[in-house]
Amino acid sequence: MRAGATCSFLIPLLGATLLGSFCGATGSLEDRAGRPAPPHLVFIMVDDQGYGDVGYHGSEIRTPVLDQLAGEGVRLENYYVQAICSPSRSQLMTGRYQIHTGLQHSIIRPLQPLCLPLDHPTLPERLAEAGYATHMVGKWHLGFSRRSCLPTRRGFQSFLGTLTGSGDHFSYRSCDGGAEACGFDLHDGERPAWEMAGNYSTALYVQRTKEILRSHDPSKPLFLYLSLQAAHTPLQAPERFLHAYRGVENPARRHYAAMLSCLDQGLGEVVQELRSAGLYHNTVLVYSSDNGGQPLSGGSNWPLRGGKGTYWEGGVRAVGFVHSVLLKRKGAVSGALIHVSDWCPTLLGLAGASCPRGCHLDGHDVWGAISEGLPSPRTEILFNIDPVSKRPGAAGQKAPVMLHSLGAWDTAVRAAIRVGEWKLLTGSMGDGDWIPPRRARMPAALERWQGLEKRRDQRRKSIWLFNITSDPYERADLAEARPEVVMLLLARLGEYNQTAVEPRNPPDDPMANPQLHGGAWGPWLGLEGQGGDGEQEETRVERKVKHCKVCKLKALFKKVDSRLQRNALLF
Ligand SMILES: *[C@@H]1O[C@H](CO)[C@@H](O)[C@H](O)[C@H]1NC(C)=O
Ligand SMILES: *[C@@H]1O[C@H](CO)[C@@H](O)[C@H](O)[C@H]1NC(C)=O
Ligand SMILES: *[C@@H]1O[C@H](CO)[C@@H](O)[C@H](O)[C@H]1NC(C)=O
Ligand SMILES: [Ca+2]
Repeated sequence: MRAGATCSFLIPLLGATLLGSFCGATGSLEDRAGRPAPPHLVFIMVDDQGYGDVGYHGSEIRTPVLDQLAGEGVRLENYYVQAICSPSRSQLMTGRYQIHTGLQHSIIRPLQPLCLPLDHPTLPERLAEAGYATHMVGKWHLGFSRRSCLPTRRGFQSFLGTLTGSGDHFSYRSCDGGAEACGFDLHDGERPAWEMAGNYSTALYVQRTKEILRSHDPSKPLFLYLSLQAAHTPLQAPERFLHAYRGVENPARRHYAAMLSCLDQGLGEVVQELRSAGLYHNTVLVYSSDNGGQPLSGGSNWPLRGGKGTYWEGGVRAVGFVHSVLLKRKGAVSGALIHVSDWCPTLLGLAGASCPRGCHLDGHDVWGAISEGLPSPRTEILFNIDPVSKRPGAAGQKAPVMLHSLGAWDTAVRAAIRVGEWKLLTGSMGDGDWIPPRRARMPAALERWQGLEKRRDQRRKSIWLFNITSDPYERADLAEARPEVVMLLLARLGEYNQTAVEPRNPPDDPMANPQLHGGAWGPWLGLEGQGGDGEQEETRVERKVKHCKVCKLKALFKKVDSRLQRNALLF
């Protein structure tokens, strides 16, 4: 693993391109009626930070800045996100559940001709309409097959970051399908930022963020989306932070911890810059992880069950807090039920931007719950209904002994819902073990939880029911004891299912390969000479590709060609 760069954020900047991309047209938003100016909104998304990976949850990972910001603000302790990257980000950007955007299944992979659907207005688009300056720094992971999918076309006036999900933190090389297709992924606006390669992602993003804050006119409201790729794999951190964890024997945990400590220090600098730029007193800062930690990659959700990629609490119950002078209640811990889809309406509410007619959001405005401790308007969360993820081998079989097939609802389908205190899971749920941080010696009393899920799984269960309030660690399955509750929640899933759109999971498009586009990931459809840039065009192109064997062959030849070229380069 590489290191070397420091996390001291001394990267020279950039001024010209950045200033050039500011939209100066709307001018300042001085409120003529004398109402207080709308607050600046800073949303910090962190990648794969587990529930147990923050100082204030008792982690051995040191996060003094996060601890202080959360301690002075409102800690969200009944806060949920989605189990993986793209879904959480799609809900943050639109306030809509995945069943309403067609993104029910998995992440958006780089080779897929798929992006956040263009007919859903995004949070930055709406904030820009309300007069906000909108800037994004960091990981997008919401598709880029067409120019119209790029962050700069989805409401952000400037963008520095990556389009894919898990590139190298220093070289920005990113691959899909193992080493099937690889290319450079760091973009400034809409061009590859080759010259910035070599800078550690967290340092680079913090540096750009500070530059944005420094040059921002405080009289104009600002929306800044800082989306760090720390602490996602590849596990890489500057040497200095690794040194601080030299006592941690598990190398994955050591690197992961160093990544979070580096991030923690970087956010300290961001807050310092908010203060010196005169923005702090009128800023609402939201901090959120995008999904649970991955125990195989250094993360820990202990004492919650399961991890990233599952709908067990360890996959979806997230680290989150709000820090702001504007909070009516500070230093509080909130037990209000809050979900990542709530940020879109909540931030729009703070901005004084109303939801246009005909806009039905799945999120709720939860500001009153956070700031004043009012009851949360949210009483349930649909985590997902993923008809693509069927329990393997379930189709066409006779219904197994358990509650496997219940009339209208096919319990082989992967779904999860929370209604009040209850949580129901169906289908194939993935690893549901309780995994203590890998550094710690496991007390004997905890050993009995290890492997328990695997032992239980042999019973081929496909329905679980928990009272999360009394049993946040999901140890006591009540599905058999409370069949009437199971039926109630299944019926609720059925109601949601009636509003679902078809999942959109196009096959990989070999034409996306960066080797065909100068070595960098970027839009490959609807470019010049290929016709329009609309959705209809996409369908037409897809259909054409599907039914044109010659095209397929051509694409295959190109792919093989490029592989040969690449191999020639490498060996
Ligand atoms: C970091 O980025 C700057 C431009 O912002 C560039 O001059 C420098 O060479 C980059 N690389 C390293 C290793 O610092
Ligand atoms: C959800 O609705 C679709 C379309 O009506 C239906 O085909 C499917 O079986 C339903 N899903 C489940 C799990 O019942
Ligand atoms: C869930 O557990 C809590 C805490 O023990 C209890 O107060 C509540 O009644 C339970 N909920 C239901 C619906 O049984
Ligand atoms: Ca993630």
